[in-house]
Amino acid sequence: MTKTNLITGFLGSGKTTTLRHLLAQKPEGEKWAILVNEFGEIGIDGALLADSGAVLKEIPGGCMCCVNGLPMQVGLNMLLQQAKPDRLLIEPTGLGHPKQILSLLTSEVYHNWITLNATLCLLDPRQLSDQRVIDNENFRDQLACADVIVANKADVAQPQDQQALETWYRLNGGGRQLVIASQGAVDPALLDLPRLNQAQLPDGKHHHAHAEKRGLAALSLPGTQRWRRAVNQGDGYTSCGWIFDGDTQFDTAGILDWARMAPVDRVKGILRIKEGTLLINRQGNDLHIETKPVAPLDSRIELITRDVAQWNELQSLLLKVRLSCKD
Ligand SMILES: Nc1nc2c(ncn2[C@@H]2O[C@H](COP(=O)(O)OP(=O)(O)OP(=O)(O)O)[C@@H](O)[C@H]2O)c(=O)[nH]1
Ligand SMILES: [Mg+2]
Repeated sequence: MTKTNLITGFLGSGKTTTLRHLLAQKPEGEKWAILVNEFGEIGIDGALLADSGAVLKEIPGGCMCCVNGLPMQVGLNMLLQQAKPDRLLIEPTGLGHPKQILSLLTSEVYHNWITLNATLCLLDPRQLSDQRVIDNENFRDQLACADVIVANKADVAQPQDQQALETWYRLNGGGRQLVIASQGAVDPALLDLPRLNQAQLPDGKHHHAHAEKRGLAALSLPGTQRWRRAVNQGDGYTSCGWIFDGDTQFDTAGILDWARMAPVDRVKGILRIKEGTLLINRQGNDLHIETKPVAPLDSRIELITRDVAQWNELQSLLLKVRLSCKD
């Protein structure tokens, strides 16, 4: 039996950061697996988790509950049967609805494979003051389905955010454990808590309009193509991602300016620069960057927005901050 947890939370709340923290504490000799599903077509969270010592399976392009959950089921079955992990942590998209995933994981098929433990839901308390976020059905349902609420980003929470969190918890906490954290630094013992909350959520009302062609195909660049872009849409959000071949390098200052200025809610990227790898992770105005000496095999960058974005204009600017390119 694989001990399994869902790590949910709205866009940019700190799910991947929490996974990285938990993986860093994996006991030696245990085999852990990660299933990560992103809204965008160009998988980036997988790259952020790649050297974490866990078996990794990515399902980019939409949310697991869509397309009848099939890509999710295939990915999950492969992980369980081939890797036979002691523990499995699942990060669904921040724009997804957890109910369908929970019903899949609790279905008969997985009874002999999975012990479903507590669902941890990451919450950036600042999001409680963003009307468009609190009106979002997925945001509310993720919190309703959680067994443990992790109020992350305590380091940047202002007194009004703490107040908003207290009010929210008083009205919605329902006796569930509330953990305050920074950088997703939670106690791994939380993973062994049982799943208690069986919130009955309404079905349906969850219709995505994804592009026809999506999924794993977006991960590769066919033939001699230098780059390609992929767009995804659903639940009022749009993502646009680009993947560049291994010969393309970016000007560090140029790409950072581009990522900072893009008028979108979310930017995630893993890019080849002269010095190696540049990791970019922006939520709203918070920009987090990291560099690593070893260059990635290709470059990927993804933008997500709930407003209309001028993808072609952003793309022209992005193409200009490449260092070496022949096209
Ligand atoms: N200041 C601060 N930043 C944080 C904290 N935790 C995460 N971040 C930053 O918040 C951004 C989003 O973090 P992620 O872990 O990628 O969030 P996520 O929930 O996985 O995002 P999606 O998968 O896109 O929904 C990154 O820039 C992180 O560095 C925290 O406790 N404090
Ligand atoms: Mg993530």
